Amino acid sequence: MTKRVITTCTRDCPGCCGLVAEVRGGRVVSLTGDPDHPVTRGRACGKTNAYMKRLAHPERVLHPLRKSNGKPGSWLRVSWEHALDELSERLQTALDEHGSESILNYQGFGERTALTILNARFFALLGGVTTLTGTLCSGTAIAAQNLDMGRRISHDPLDHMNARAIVLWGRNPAVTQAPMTPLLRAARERQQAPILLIDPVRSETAKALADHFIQPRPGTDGFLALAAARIVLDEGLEDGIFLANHADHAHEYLDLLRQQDLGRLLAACDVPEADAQLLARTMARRPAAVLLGWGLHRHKQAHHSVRAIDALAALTGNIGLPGGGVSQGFDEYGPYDQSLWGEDLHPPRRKLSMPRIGAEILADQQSATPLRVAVVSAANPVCMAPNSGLVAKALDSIPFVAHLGHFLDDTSDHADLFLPCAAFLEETDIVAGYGHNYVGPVNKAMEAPGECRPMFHIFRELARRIPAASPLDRPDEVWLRRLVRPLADAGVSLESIMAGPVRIPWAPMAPYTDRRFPTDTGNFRFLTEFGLREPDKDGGYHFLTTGGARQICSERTLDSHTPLPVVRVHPEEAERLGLADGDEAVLGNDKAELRVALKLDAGLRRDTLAAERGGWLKAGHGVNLLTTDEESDLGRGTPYYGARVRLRQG
Ligand SMILES: Nc1nc2c(c(=O)[nH]1)N[C@H]1C(S)=C(S)[C@@H](COP(=O)(O)OP(=O)(O)OC[C@H]3O[C@@H](n4cnc5c(=O)[nH]c(N)nc54)[C@H](O)[C@@H]3O)O[C@H]1N2
Ligand SMILES: Nc1nc2c(c(=O)[nH]1)N[C@H]1C(S)=C(S)[C@@H](COP(=O)(O)OP(=O)(O)OC[C@H]3O[C@@H](n4cnc5c(=O)[nH]c(N)nc54)[C@H](O)[C@@H]3O)O[C@H]1N2
Ligand SMILES: [Mo]
Repeated sequence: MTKRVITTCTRDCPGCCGLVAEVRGGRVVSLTGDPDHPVTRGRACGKTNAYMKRLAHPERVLHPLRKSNGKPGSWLRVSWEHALDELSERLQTALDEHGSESILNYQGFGERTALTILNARFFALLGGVTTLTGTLCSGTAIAAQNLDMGRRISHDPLDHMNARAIVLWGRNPAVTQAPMTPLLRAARERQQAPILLIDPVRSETAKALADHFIQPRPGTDGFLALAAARIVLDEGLEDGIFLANHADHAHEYLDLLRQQDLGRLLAACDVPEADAQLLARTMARRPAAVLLGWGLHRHKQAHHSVRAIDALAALTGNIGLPGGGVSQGFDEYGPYDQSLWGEDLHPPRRKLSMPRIGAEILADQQSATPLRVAVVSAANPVCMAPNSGLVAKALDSIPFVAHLGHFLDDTSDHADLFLPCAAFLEETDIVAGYGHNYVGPVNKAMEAPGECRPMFHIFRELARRIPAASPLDRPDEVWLRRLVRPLADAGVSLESIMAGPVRIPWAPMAPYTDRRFPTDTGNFRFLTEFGLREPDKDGGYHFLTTGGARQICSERTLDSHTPLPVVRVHPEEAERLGLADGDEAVLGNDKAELRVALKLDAGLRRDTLAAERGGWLKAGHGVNLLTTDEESDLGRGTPYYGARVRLRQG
């Protein structure tokens, strides 16, 4: 007998695809897109089937492990009793002897379901521990858009059907958000809406979707947005009504544009005038929908670019217009009761900057309250945070590190205890995504293999052992009901979510349509200064480490790595360096050197190299050995793509 289970992908991905698992004999035999999901409509990406293989992969850890001999990589199987007793004792001792800030909760992005809010609540019940601030993902764009519009609110993906032009700005949905591709194709057909892609790399999306392609220098999008805005002004394409009635600082912004030298702007982003003209005229085909990706904001000064893009959209009357807007993402935790994070259960506590996590931990170790215990969940910071070398050193400085995950990755190598977790087909939960407005069920389709346990059950077990945390020890359903209270108040029951995806009732299809913005004055706020600096032309290659098609970030296995990380380079640059396709070479900067295999790719700019993010250090990959641990100027994001590198024979 075959059972059909409706579930939702919980991978760290804007897709958040509705899925159907077919279960036979207690095993999932197929996993396909749910045709009834209104946004993802039966699509699921290549990662979906790869994920099933991953769950059954022989490298998956099925039992708790304790580091033996203090040596990385040498593990001893222990019972759950033993593991939970030891971790709870370590936590209790740290609390008693050093206070709650001597504990670090490093909660990553690998699983962001409703119940994961309770990881944080567990630590809040301990009195509030050291936690994180800033982000490895999307902080810069959110902060920039909050400045312009009061609060970042994106257009519903289905609203893009109203667009007469679509601009994909630093986004690669053909790889990173599979269900978006058919949706955008449909939008293009519906209104003959051209799709314009802006990316320093001729990505998969260029081939799959784009009618036009503009290839700026990395980190210079703000110059391009200003150049297009200047052309809008010169050609009289601006929306005078929006400028006059719904915007603050419109005069200053227009003055700023008039002061710009178009030639200088174009030189700074290295884009031909015809391309900037095309962008200006595309934006003037109202409504034009801009979809910002995550790529363009992984630069130190990216907020200037995001603000200049918002301003270009506002100048052309696209803000607050169905089918228009500048959309990036949604808040995956937004639909739930925010009080359950537990922030009000304790006084404010120490927070460490995620983009600078290595340096921040090491600095703490010199403070009056050094870290004694760290719990790292659903994250692989040694591989994915910048400046990997320092992150590894920092974890080693903490006397006891517990890692909750699926595989022994780079972070596990620096842990003392590994607790094997269930994955989304093996547990019950609900999930909202950062790519659309639906909240979906995570229904259990099969038992977790071996002794793997849902992350929340691990925290419940710890709560049974630590008196302060005991209020956490309630059944899943009790917590799920509390978590979805805002949805229930709006008429969406937990039962209806568990039956299939439900739209978040209060999410607008198009935001700000009344032209009222949640800013101080109720108006859109134009930027009045533009501080973006041109990247140093002699600083070495720009190095873009973007999402690969086969997996999300570092969700790999040791055996899935190519012998060397593959780095893509423009053929003429390779020739200049005396290198050919497939050659081994050395990629390096002042931080580290990495042996790489070259792949020639004429779709790159000559000043830019590209590689996939997420390869493990212990497999000889580890691009974050070369990135810098600093915060972006606004929004505490991580400027991974500010890394500059040299390439040589070797
Ligand atoms: N298959 C797969 N899917 C994923 C992921 C994955 O690793 N693999 N990762 C997931 C995660 S964590 C996220 S946050 C999302 C990200 O989703 P996306 O933003 O779509 O993907 P990225 O690969 O991070 O970057 C998008 C593009 O930005 C470009 N870019 C880099 N610098 C600049 C710049 O200065 N200007 C402009 N205009 N473009 C620039 C890159 O060349 C890249 O093509 O995808 C999620 N989905
Ligand atoms: N060089 C470079 N580095 C980058 C980026 C870049 O563009 N370039 N992008 C950044 C971005 S956008 C992001 S979001 C971060 C991601 O940074 P992280 O969140 O630290 O990294 P992931 O590789 O997504 O690791 C997620 C981990 O969670 C585990 N996991 C998955 N599902 C579950 C689950 O259900 N339960 C538990 N307990 N564990 C689970 C996975 O096996 C994996 O080990 O990386 C950033 N790092
Ligand atoms: Mo991300």
